[in-house]
Amino acid sequence: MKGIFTALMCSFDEKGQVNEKGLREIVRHNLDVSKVDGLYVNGSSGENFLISTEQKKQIFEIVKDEVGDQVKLIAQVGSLNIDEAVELAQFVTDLKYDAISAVTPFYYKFDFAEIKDYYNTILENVDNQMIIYSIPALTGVSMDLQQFGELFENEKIIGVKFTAPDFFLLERIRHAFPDKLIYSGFDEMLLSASVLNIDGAIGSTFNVNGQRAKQIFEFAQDGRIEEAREIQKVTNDLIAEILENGLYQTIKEMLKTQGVDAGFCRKPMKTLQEDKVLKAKLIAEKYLK
Ligand code: HMN
Repeated sequence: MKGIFTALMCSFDEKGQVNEKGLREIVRHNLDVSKVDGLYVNGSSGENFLISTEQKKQIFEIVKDEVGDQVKLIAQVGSLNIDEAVELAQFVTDLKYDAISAVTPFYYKFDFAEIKDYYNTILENVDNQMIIYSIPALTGVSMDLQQFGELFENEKIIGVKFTAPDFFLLERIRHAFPDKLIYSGFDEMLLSASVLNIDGAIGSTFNVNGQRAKQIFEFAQDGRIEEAREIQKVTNDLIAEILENGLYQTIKEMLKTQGVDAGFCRKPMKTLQEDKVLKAKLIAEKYLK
């Protein structure tokens, strides 16, 4: 379960329906060109919080069918509707996903006891292992070292996807829980997290920049920091341009230049205007081989 996992994008058609052919092509691009170690399915980058339960299931099925046992698969099943989270956790477990992950419950200000109960409830209902998805900037939910420790007491919770720029907390978690898996979630901070001995990373930009992410992670593990820093620099030039142009839309346009039918984003995400589509093509020309 270690290594570079792409937070998989999904191809949608103009009406917002899943474009199966396009989704399969995105998967293939990640496996055959980027050669990542695994896929994180239906996370933020998969526009998970904008789609129906049926669409989530459809995506889980298509991805598993395309991947088979080629790489590890983590299914993000978190939902404010805990019945949906349980239903999806069972669904992907039957499909033989290697692990589940669930975003911390958000919107309402849940206290820690409620958050803990959410994870334990999902896990009581499924025979699978869980990776906590912590992304405070989007959820407003921050947890401290002791709270992570309390969640980790459940042996089925095997790790955390840590998407926060708090390297003090990241180091403390690493030190306190050497046996749990830590995945870094900010691609622009991959090297900084890697030197703290994380187990892997999960990111959206790996859909187009997976090869460089693998190099950064592997060089850092080998102590080849100068080389890793060079690649992180190019990576961050790329990420800065992507963020300025529109994150998910730009990644999709870049994929299209690689012959991948990456489709559209779901509303309320906007469709890029012509100037930004052109800009995305220029970014692809500059950074993709
Ligand atoms: C997911 O759930 O899809 C991703 O794992 C989320 C991931 O942490 C990304 N965060 C967001 O998209 C909010 C990052 O890869 C991020 O896109 C990247 O670091 C650029 O800021």
